[in-house]
Amino acid sequence: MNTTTRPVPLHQDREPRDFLDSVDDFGRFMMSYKFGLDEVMTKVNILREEFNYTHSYSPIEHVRSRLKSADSIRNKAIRKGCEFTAIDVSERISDIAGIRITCSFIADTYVIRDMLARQDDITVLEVKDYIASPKPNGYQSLHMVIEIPVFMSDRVVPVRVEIQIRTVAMDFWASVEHKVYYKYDGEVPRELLDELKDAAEAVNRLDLKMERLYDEVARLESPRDAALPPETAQAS
Ligand code: 0O2
Repeated sequence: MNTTTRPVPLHQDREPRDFLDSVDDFGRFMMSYKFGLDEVMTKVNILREEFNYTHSYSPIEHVRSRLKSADSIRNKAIRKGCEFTAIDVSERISDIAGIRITCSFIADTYVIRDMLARQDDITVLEVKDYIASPKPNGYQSLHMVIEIPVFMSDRVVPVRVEIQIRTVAMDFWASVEHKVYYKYDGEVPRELLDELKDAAEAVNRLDLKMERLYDEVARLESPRDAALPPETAQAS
């Protein structure tokens, strides 16, 4: 029978602090995250295909997934004051496995969140709604940390996956902001920060406008209202 364990399949006889440097240990550690990512990607692709098949409309525009690199895990661990042990890293860093879903409209982001959260094998650990409450710099996105069981040959590993859901316009802003931040190594000049903030407000206005336009057309033709649950079809 399977037993449930944390994603820490390390050799107990090795020094745990070295695990990010050990190709073997790190590879074993990341394996369960890869499988967790695969499972959630399958769920997202099922939703996407089912919507396309049954409604000729999908709330999902693009999906990307990534596993954090050892360097990126190390940097985040340093930022959070977390030990480089597999246990600490798996408990303190929630986005080792990450999926980013982009949608056309704000209401769609909540539709996707709810569809995933309703699934029996998904446990929602945390939701951060930076759409309802954007970050001070203007960043908008809906973040959800979930846990999903991965069935290995001899055990069940609960794996955390961070899902970021946002509109195409929010994604464009985030990717530009990320590049600016990276280029200035975090020391972005005040005028640029102000411009980014203005741009984030413009993104929000554009999102709301596009959603209103789409809803007007939908009221005439009703494909989207028919495709989505009534409460979300009117959510904008
Ligand atoms: P990377 O390189 O994308 O992986 P937590 O993850 O909860 O422990 P945090 O930072 O409080 O720590 O979580 P939060 O706010 O949910 O942010 C997690 C991820 O969201 C970040 O991961 C970014 O991908 C994205 N994000 C958050 N804030 C911003 C922002 O202001 N601008 C942009 N462009 N992206 C943002 P990482 O690990 O920081 O980076």
